[in-house]
Amino acid sequence: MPDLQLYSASLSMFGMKVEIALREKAVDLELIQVPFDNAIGYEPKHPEVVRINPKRQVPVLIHQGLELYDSTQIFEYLEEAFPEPPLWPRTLADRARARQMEHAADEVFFPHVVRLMGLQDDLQGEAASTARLAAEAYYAQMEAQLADRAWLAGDYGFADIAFFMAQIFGERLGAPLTEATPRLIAWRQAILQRPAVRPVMQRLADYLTVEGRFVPACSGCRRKSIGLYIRARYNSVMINHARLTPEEIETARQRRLEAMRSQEIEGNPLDADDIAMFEMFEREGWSHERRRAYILAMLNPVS
Ligand SMILES: N[C@@H](CCC(=O)N[C@@H](CS)C(=O)NCC(=O)O)C(=O)O
Repeated sequence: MPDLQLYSASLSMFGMKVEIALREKAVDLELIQVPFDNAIGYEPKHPEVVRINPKRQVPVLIHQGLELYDSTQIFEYLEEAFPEPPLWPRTLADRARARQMEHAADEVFFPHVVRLMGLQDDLQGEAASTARLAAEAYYAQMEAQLADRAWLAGDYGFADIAFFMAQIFGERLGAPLTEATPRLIAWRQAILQRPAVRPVMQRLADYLTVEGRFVPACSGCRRKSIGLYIRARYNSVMINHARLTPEEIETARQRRLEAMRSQEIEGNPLDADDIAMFEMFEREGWSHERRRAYILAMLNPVS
């Protein structure tokens, strides 16, 4: 049993930051995913998260009795507790720059994404355009950083991990990378290939796929998730929180978990029809609701 617990959540970019760092450092961890649902958010909060973090947020880390919260603070601890491989640069000035960039990814860039989060029904509107332009201006700055180097601050490290995760959420919520920043696209591709990053991205892709949502940046991940999506549709009721009782929601959640577990065991059987269907959704830009309705009708033609 690992002596390190990480409390995170399916859609917590801050939790995923920490998980990637732990995996980079090859630390054995117990991952506890707190309840999260698009319709009801993080309620009810996990009691350990409430007890440890006065802000009642994930990520929370427990290591040998030490209890910590906040991804950036956790990074600091991880570097000292598990020095190899180092994820902060070696020289003082580079370290300071990297810390600044790590902080900026969370506190300067990510707020634009948070704004987009609240504007998903009006991504063409003025407020969303303003947020997207601000994100793009930030992308241009990061592109300039990469003019003469492969990573944002010296060797690959916390600064890259933080901005990678924040950008993935930008990508999914309306501020995608474009041809204007080719170095940033290559940088992201290199991070996506890392063994520490792949399982985290695959889990995110699985979650989003089951929800019928867009999987950002990682087309390979999405393809792997399709079998999971189909199986989850066979096994679970469509969750519509407006109509279902709490018991029905819980039953559906359990079925979905079972579907996810069986997926883990059996791999991702895809057939050509599944792939064609998803490619059509993507090509034609179908909405989340329309995808759901289509799959429901296909699986239960009489209901
Ligand atoms: N600065 C914090 C931010 C943590 C955060 O915003 N966590 C979100 C999930 S990504 C959360 O738990 N939200 C629930 C809430 O605020 O009630 C960090 O770096 O860890």
